[in-house]
Amino acid sequence: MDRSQTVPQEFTQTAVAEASKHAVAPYRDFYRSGEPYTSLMHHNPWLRPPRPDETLDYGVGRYFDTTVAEDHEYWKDKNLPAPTKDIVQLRSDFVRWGYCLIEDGTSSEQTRAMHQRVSEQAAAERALGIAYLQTAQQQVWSLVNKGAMFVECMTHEPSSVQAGPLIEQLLNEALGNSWHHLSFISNISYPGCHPQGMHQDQSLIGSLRVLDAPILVNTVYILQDVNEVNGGTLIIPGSHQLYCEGGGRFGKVPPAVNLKAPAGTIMLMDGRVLHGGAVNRSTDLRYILTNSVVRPFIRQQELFHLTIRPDILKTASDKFLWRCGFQATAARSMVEGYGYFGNGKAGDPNGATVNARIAMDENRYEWLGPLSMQDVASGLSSGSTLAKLQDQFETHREQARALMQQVDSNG
Ligand SMILES: O=C(O)CCC(=O)C(=O)O
Ligand SMILES: [Fe+2]
Repeated sequence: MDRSQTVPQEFTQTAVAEASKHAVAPYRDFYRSGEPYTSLMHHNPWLRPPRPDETLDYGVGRYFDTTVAEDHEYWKDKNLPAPTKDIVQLRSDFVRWGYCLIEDGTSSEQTRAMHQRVSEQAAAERALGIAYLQTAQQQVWSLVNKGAMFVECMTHEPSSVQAGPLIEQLLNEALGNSWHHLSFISNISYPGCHPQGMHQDQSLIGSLRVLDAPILVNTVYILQDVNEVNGGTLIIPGSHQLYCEGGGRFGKVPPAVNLKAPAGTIMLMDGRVLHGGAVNRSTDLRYILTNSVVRPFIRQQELFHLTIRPDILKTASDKFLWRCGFQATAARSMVEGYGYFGNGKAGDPNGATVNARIAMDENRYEWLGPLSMQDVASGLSSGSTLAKLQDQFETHREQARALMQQVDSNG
C-alpha cells in the first residue's frame, strides 16, 4: 500500500459520514423499517412479547393467554385445519390457513423412536452443560448428526417418516421443485417457560416483502399430544394472507390459538404465518422437531457444509447432499471455482462440492493462494487440491484447456 499519496478528502470516513447524515436513502430506510413487525406491533399491542425477566400476566388479553380452536370464542366455528391424510384437504388448508396437519405423518413406532432419541439427547446436552436454552425453550441443534432416523427424515424416507412422499409433493408445490434444508432441530418447551414472540419463520429476509409464495416451509413433527396446557404452538391462522393483503405489512390481526394435535401429526407451515412457541403449563417437557426448508438461494440457519459428520457425508445419497447445499453451480456454492460447470442436478460430479469437504476432513486439502509464473515454473501449484478435483470430477475441462491455450497464444 502506498501511504505517500493522500486519499482524496471525499473518501475519508469523516467526510463520508458527514455527507450521509441527512441523505435521502429510501433503501436504507426500507431496510431499517423493522417491518412487518413495526406495523404488527403498532396495530396489535397485545402481541408484545414478554421480557425475559417479566412475570407472565393472565386475564389481560396477552397473546399467549389463549386456548385451542374448539374452545376459542373467535375461532371455534371457523373450520380450522384438522389432522387428515387427504392431500386435497391438506393442500387447501395450507393455502387458506397457512398450515395443514398431516394425520399420522409418522407411525406410532416412528414417533416413539424420535421422541425417545431426542429426549435422551436433550437431557445429555443439559447434563453436559452444553445445551442451548433460553427463557422460551431448549433447542437441540444439528439433529442430522444425532440419529440415523433424522438423516432419513431429511430425504423423507418412509422408513422414518411414513408420510414422506406426500410431504415432498406438498413442499414441491409450495417452494418449487428445488429446496434446501435451512435447519433441523428440536424445540423443547419446559414447564414454566416463556412464550416466544409471534413471528414468521421467514423473517430472515428482513423487511423484504414476499407476496407470491412462501420462500420457507416448516415441517413440524409433533412427538406427543399437544394442546393449550403443554404448549401447543401458538398460531394466528390465515395471517400469511393478511400479510399479503397488507402488501407485506400488518393491520389488526385476529387472536392466536394453541395448536391441538395428537402425537404423530406433522404440520406444514407457510413461512409467512404468524406463530410462536407457547407456554408450557404441564409438568412434562414438550418436544417437537422443526425442519424448515427454503428456496435454495437462502443462506442456511445450520451451516450443513461444516456441520455434518464426515462419516455421514461419505455415505450420503445424492438427494441428501443436494438438499444440504452440496451441489454447486456457477451461481452458488463454488469452492475455489470448482462447481462452475455444475448443472445443479443431484449427483452431477461437476458440482459435487462434497469432494472438497471430504478432502478437508482428511486433512489433505491445499488451498490456492496468490500465484506467480515462478510458481508455475517450479511446479508448486500443480499439486493443488483444486487441480485434482478438476481432473477427477470436472468433465468439461477439455474445452476450458483449449480456450486457455487460445487466450495465451493470442496474447
Ligand atoms: O416450539 C414451538 O411450538 C414453535 C417453535 C418456533 O416457532 C420456532 O422456534 O421458530
Ligand atoms: Fe417459528
